[in-house]
Amino acid sequence: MSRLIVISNRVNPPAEAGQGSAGGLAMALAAALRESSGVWFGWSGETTELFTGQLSVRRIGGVTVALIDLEDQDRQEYYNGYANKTLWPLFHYRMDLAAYERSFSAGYERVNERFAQTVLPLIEPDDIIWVQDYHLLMLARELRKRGVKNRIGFFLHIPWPARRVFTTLPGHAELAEALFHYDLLGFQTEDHRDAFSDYAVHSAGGVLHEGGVVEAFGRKVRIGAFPIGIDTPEFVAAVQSEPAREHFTRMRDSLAGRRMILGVDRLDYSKGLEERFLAYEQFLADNPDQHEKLFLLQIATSTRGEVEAYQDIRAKLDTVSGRINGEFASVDWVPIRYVNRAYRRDELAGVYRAAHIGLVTPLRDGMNLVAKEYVAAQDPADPGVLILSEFAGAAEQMKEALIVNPFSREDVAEAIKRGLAMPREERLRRWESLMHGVATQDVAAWRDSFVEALTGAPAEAPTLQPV
Ligand code: ADQ
Repeated sequence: MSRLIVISNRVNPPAEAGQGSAGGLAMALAAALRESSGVWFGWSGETTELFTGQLSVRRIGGVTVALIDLEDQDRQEYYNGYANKTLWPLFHYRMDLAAYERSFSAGYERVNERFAQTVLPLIEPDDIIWVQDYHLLMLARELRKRGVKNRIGFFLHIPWPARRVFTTLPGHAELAEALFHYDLLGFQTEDHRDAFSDYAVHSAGGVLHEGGVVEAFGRKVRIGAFPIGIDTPEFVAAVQSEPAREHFTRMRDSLAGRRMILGVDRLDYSKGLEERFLAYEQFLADNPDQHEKLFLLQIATSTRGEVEAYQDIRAKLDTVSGRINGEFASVDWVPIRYVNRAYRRDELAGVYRAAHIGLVTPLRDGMNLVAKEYVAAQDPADPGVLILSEFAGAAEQMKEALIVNPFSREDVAEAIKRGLAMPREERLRRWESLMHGVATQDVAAWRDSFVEALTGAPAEAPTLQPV
């Protein structure tokens, strides 16, 4: 078995094997790294005055972790800048929020070079290298420049946007060309995969060959859809845990016979939180008989607070939730409970189970794991209803959810009404089918299928013979 090297912006293996609070992705990668005696490489999150390239290697939860510090300028230009002010909004179709500054793209390139330079001494000839996400699109190119011939795969956790959107990025061709230095590109959905090949064929003069191989910029790369899942056995166990039961009981007691609609998200403009609040307002306006009989619990943890757009969305949500509560609340009923703190995974599992409706309405999302966690947390004898945006990657798999257009308040308001009225047999039928998918297409299956495809991919993709 080849040794696996995982490279991502941040590195977060669970401190203890089997610890439930780390999240499925970290657990799944850590397990594969342990098994192959691999290395997880990335940024420590710390900054120093001058970049030294000094590696700090340690063992965390049985995994070898290698970390580097970056400079503050790197944090500003690469992380806050190109990654989170340029690529994130653009890839989520928010061209209005995308900032294009040359210092950002220069910083991004510089940090990709720094990653390549620093990880180089760790790479042995038979290692398989797996790069994660939009922070490191250029990494394979930088590694190849330095003579690395190993198989290198890349997985994009966020959407790959439609061609016309991607081409608004200044320097898009250079960025796309860099991706052709990988052996395998993994996307969350067939739609994202097809958007990439559409760009390669129609904007870069490339060709799509049989078997999911795209040729452009004089190189070939394999592409595929590898929808990520959750650690389903771990999450199902978390639901049975004491903290989950406590939270479940506490929530159900506090409902006082009312029904709960639940949203759980990072506080991000891509998650459609304002639109969700407005759709719920529409529901309240259309259904006065439902007042005081239900409420919306929205848990939204703040992230990326250094980026202005995140400060703006936070302020906006405070205003909108406050306005709706002011308009509809009575002395003993608040229609929206809006909470900004983070929950432990086991506590969250209990909250999910207590909710009658899981409301997952991102405007764009690579996958959306909350939808899958909500399903995994349900009581098999009396499951809740999942309402899911058609623009979440998860919608490609979770067809038995109530699929909605999150841009339409009426659409979402109607789905809430339908979900609340849904008979138990229909809830059961839909949930069983959804749970089957969540159980079989879990994070271990995602990891294994990607690694298998990468291992099967021809070593060193560049400069292949013409077909
Ligand atoms: P995210 O945008 O972070 O991930 P998502 O897939 O929904 O989105 O994952 C969020 C995770 O954070 C879930 O596990 C959820 O339980 C947890 N979480 C959210 N709010 C929380 C809170 N208040 N307290 C505790 N936990 C909370 C990116 C992409 C997604 C893609 C994932 C994985 O944007 O589209 O699904 O990567 O590839």
